[in-house]
Amino acid sequence: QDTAPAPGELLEIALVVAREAADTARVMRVEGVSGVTTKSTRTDVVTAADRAVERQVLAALREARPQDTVLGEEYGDSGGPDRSAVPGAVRWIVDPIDGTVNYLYGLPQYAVSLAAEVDGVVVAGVVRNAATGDEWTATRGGGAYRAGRRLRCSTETDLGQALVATGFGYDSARRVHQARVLAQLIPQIRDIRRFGAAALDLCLAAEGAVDAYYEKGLAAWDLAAGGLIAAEAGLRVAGLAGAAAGPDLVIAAPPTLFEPLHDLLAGLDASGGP
Ligand code: 2AM
Ligand code: CA
Ligand code: CA
Ligand code: CA
Repeated sequence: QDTAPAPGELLEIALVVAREAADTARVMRVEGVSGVTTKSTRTDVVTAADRAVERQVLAALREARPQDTVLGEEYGDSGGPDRSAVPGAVRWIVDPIDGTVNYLYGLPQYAVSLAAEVDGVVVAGVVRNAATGDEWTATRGGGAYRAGRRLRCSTETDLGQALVATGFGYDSARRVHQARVLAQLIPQIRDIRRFGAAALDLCLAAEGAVDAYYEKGLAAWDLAAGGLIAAEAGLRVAGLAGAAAGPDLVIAAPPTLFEPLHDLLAGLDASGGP
């Protein structure tokens, strides 16, 4: 790789690929959900559409940028050996359907999430709600957008007035811990929202439709695109005690709410448990 491609160039590719992928997911839903099997637990489902959409994304990226590698939820690493040490190397991160349970039930809150990393840093991302066509994008340093409008996060300053999105894992021991944290949190905030698709939760926070978001147990494909979109809309996206956002905990909160929410979640051991 000679030079790293510009974020805008990668976003253009991501947009084309994510739109085609979202169309496939939507059309397959209309035709009826098929090929349903379970993964980690009996409520952790995957469908033929999750697999078909990811295969389509892999093929489209191979065509557009054959030298790049890809990490996806359903097929893991593709595109050859790890090139993370090669300067300017691009890795794509895809969640073909974020919100598979919603997809299964026909709830219009499921999305294709596609991000591009250069030298291990996410520089471009798109999240497209496949049911509604709503689309959020961002480039690193270039802002976050929906339908051509620049996004700004909430300016709420009072945690007691904050509407906070979160989610729960598929593992029942983890869910018990998450429910305990939530029971302690609810009296301290306005209310919670649980929509069932992490990437879309981050986009809702980016546009101020919720004030903040937190969750334990996110994978790279849940966070990559939505995390950039949230950060570019002004949210602070991080973990506990100065750690980067990751599987232990993701907190996405406006600068005005980050500290109080962080301290509350730290006190409740939100990153602990199974
Ligand atoms: P998925 O639909 O791609 O599997 C973070 O909460 C992410 O984990 C969600 O966006 C969803 O991604 C998945 N997830 C984990 N547990 C879930 C649950 N109990 N119900 C719905 N989605 C869940
Ligand atoms: Ca899944
Ligand atoms: Ca997901
Ligand atoms: Ca998924």
